Amino acid sequence: MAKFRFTAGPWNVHEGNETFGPGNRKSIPFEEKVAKFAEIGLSAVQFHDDDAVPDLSLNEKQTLDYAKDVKALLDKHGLAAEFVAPRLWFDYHTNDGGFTASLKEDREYALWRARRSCDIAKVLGTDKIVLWLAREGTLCAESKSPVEMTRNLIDAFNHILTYREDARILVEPKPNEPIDRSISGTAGHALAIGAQTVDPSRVGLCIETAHSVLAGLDPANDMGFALALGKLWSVHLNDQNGCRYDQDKSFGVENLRNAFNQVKVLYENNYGENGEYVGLDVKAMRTQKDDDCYRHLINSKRTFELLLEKVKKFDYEFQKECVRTQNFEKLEMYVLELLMGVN
Ligand code: 3MF
Ligand code: MG
Repeated sequence: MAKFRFTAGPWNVHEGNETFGPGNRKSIPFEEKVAKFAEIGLSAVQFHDDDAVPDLSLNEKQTLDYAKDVKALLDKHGLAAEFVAPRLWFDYHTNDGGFTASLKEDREYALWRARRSCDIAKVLGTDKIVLWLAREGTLCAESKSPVEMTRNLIDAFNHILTYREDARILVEPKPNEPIDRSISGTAGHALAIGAQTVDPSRVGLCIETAHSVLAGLDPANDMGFALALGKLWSVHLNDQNGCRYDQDKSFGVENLRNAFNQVKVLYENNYGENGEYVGLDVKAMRTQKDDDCYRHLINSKRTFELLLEKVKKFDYEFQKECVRTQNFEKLEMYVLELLMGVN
């Protein structure tokens, strides 16, 4: 059994800014975050293209040279790079979408960011390109054609798959926010689009707890769906209090039973045996002070590890008997008692 290995991105240690207020913690330099990630036991770092190479005006050679320095920094701290994700939602060119933007020049900009992400990823030593399709959809339903948007996504995936022939795309589905109506909001959408590309074998998934909840779906089931198809190439564990703004709470703090079932499905299916990581896409509350601003990451990892112990204790004989007699009330209470430490 492979040991689970954890990752996070630099955005997971943030200043606390949100829509209704500015940040209130100090900014931490990238190198300090990396050192701390290693110290708290993470194995790799997740990147947006501009987390790795912030200056978008650098030419190709300068970009790659900068990325080499980032790789050296990771090596120094014994960390790998898990993936690179083009940040297709932060530039004025992506106000109206990335690959599905209305204007051709904006779609070309998104494709350039994707190619640049492929190049940076290569230098950092990873073949994984994550696509969180943040603005692929509409704010105004009549502004675009859903048919054209779907075709745009297939074309964009093909663009990436042919630009870098060893690259793998991990779609991170999310049904809304910042976009109102996503064109590809679930794991099923993502894989259906992947199936239409030049190489479906290189299109898989990064399933995030909160995104599944926002889609009204069960995160463990989404993970299981992807595992059954050999497509679960990353996870973003966190938690979410129902259907509201994306909260990125620490893993397990809202729904411990759901968290248990996520760990259970990963464990039962040997997640990680092909080098997949357990990503913690969590954010600290705004109230958290500077001196303990990695606590949410430490807590999420600890919750995962404690739940793993519970999973290992799970009595499959008892479960089988309950299923045989269709006594699900009994099975459910058993799970609650397991989680509450009664048995
Ligand atoms: C948004 C997210 C994103 C992605 C990240 C990598 C900023 O809901 O989850 O975090 O995880 O962009 O794809
Ligand atoms: Mg995420």
